[in-house]
Amino acid sequence: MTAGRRLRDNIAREGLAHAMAAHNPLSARLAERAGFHAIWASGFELSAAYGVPDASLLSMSQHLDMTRAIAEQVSIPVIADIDTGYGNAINVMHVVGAYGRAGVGAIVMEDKIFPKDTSLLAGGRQELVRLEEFKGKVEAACAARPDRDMLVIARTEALIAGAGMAEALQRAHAYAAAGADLILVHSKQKTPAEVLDFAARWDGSRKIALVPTAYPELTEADMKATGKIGLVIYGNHAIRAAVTAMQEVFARIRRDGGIAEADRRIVPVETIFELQGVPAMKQAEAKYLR
Ligand code: SPV
Ligand code: MG
Repeated sequence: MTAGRRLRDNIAREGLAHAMAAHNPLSARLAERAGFHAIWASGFELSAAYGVPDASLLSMSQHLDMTRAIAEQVSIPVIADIDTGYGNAINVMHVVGAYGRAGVGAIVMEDKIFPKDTSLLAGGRQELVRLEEFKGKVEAACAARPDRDMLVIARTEALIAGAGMAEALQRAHAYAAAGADLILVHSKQKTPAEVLDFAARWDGSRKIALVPTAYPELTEADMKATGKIGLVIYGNHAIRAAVTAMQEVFARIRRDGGIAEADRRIVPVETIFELQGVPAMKQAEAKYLR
């Protein structure tokens, strides 16, 4: 079954699919084992992992290489964050083909101008592309996907850009008409009121996707209850969890002048061996090394 088919089935069967962000195959594997339906190959997380702002600074190939490496190491679908599509509709065709061949089940493309700034940054540059231009990019993405199951998720940043609810709805309708399979509506409001208002006004012709970073109290049960939200993306919890854990352990080692106490607080090396697939390698050694 294709990755896109699996994601479509998750949404149809569960009502709501959940995706966890990852910035490398190891974090993706942990998300898979925790039970998430899908992996979000997040531009924000990968940018942070490289130590740079999420502002169109990484190249497409940097993100594509990591996304491919993730897709190779998990069996759940990968949803690729392709930002603004790295250019115009022609660039989008090239990009969507490449991500599709890398094995992703879905791409998310946002209606901002390249180079973009990250959405949740206070005072960030948030400029929308013309609606017609983005419709062309959505149509191009749909035409270029290497298999029909791959989902094209159109993301409107109208609320992030302060363009208002009417603009967000108009864009969502236009992107659905252009062939988008889901509409991601992003919001940086500290409560879910804005996205719930959007959901209430939305005609439901396509399921909505949310990234609830800014309004974390909205639960999956609340989302399901709307009957209109089909996908939740936890956008940055892998990198934030990693930073929390590293800060704590690094500080402990400096405080203690040694690793004895820190050692009790972190997984043993054997856990990493297992996550790396060492047991499978040992089996292959026994079988083939002669
Ligand atoms: C990402 O994780 O890269 C996203 C979500 O696009 S956000 O950072 O909230 O824009
Ligand atoms: Mg992103």
